[in-house]
Amino acid sequence: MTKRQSGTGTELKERQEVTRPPMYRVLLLNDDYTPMDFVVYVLVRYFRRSEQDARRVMLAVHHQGRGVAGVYTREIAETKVSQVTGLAREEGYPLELTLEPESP
Ligand code: TYC
Repeated sequence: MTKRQSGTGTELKERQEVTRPPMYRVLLLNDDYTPMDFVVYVLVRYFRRSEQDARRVMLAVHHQGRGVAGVYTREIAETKVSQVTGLAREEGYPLELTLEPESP
């Protein structure tokens, strides 16, 4: 919306309304005990990945030590970490996730 548009009730608004919130990567960390199928399940259920993409991300984490599960605003990212960590602990798995700011 620009200052020039009239009759919309927004004449006094300026361009700061298009700023975007800081984004955070949710990182999955590898470990030796969490089953591959559980990690795939988490990626599908909590990070809305397709089965095929979930499998690819899981294998990347398995081989490279860490990988991006998804990118969200801070509060949503923290909620995902907390929900998935909780589920993993309930199942007795040591799966760990961390947050990383997208732009430092
Ligand atoms: N390394 C685990 C295994 O061999 C699988 C795994 C993948 C665990 C990704 C955690 O974030 C992870 N069962």
